[in-house]
Amino acid sequence: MKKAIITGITGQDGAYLAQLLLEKGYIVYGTYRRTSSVNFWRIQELGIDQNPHLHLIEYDLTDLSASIRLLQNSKATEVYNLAAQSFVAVSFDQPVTTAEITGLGPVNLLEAIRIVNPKIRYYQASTSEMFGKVQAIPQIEDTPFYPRSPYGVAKLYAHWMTINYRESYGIFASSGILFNHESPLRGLEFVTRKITDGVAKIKLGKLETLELGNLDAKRDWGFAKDYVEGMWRMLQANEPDTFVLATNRTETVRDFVLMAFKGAGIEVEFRGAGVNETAVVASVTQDLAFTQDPALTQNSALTPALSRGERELRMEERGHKMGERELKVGQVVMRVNPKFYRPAEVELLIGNPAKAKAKLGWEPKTTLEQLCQMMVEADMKYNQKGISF
Ligand code: GDR
Repeated sequence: MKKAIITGITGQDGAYLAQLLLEKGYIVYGTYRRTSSVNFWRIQELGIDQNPHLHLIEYDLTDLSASIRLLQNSKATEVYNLAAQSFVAVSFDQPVTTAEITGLGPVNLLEAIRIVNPKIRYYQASTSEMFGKVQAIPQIEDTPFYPRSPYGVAKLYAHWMTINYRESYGIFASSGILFNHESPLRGLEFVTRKITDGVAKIKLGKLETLELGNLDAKRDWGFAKDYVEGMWRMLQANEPDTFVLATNRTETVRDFVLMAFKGAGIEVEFRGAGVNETAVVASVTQDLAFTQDPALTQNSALTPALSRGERELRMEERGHKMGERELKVGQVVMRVNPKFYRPAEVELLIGNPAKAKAKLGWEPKTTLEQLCQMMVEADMKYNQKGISF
């Protein structure tokens, strides 16, 4: 059986990649960093936390000797380095920690590979943030870099070190330049999940107004589960290389807000500009679509239709405080809060994954509309159950 190490098993990509490798018959060593409240909710959500082939190991990427022992003890032949301080906004407040974990951390793993077994294959999670203030549109593997945050700078260092170990020591070290990739397992601090969670809370009457930063930022958003497949393909290729994984479509944060509200049956329109921009309810088109009681769901083929009065009564009995009964046309559901602005912003990202398609046979399978809808529905479920990850 093949053995792989995934650093950052508690993160979104770590969970999806572990699921994929387990399905492929791997033994997976998933590493996590010691904190007072380690949270394994993602691998639990995917139902793989009890899998006998998944071994969870406490490990710190900033420790060289721990990296050496990890490789020696596991005898893994593939290492996927997904661990990082990965929140761009935090990197402005914690530039040194970000450099140590996100920049230098990967060098410990590369050194450990060089010392323990140079035949081990290495995947480095690089990022579109390295393009930053973009020098070409769309961005490809050869586009010059111009990072705009301590996170982007740290990732760029690790990217070049990966290439350097490939060229200096012949290590099979590949770098995946992944554009933003999202899912219901995304952390709540990232903008897409913050939006879909906020929309769900507004729909359910648990939140009045969502507060965001720069609505004009444009991102190339794909589905994380599609992207981990690309990581795996990179390490199965004949040669180590650098690949862009992206969708070649870009939309603004504002577009995503519109799409997410629409996914919950709420049409919004934007008013004002800059820090005064808001989104207000224009109409509520799809009421009751997300209640868990099928009898409350309109157009359900399986259940007899209820009259509006019956539905409202049923909702009251269930103690639901449904958003659409609270939401009024003209109500402000999103506003800008400048505290979410960044000292330097990446305004536009759009990646062309043609090389990954040609050499790895990889392409994204999920549209942004499908992704957004999937996230809104998952957040409706989480919030109805009263859990917030
Ligand atoms: P990003 O993701 O910085 O692109 O990095 P994020 O979702 O945090 O921001 C995307 C864009 O949205 C704007 N924005 C806001 N962002 C957050 N988080 N919260 C807000 O309220 C908000 N309002 C507007 C941001 O300014 C930005 O322009 C992600 C991370 O996962 C990285 O680790 C990864 O490398 C890249 O994607 C690819």
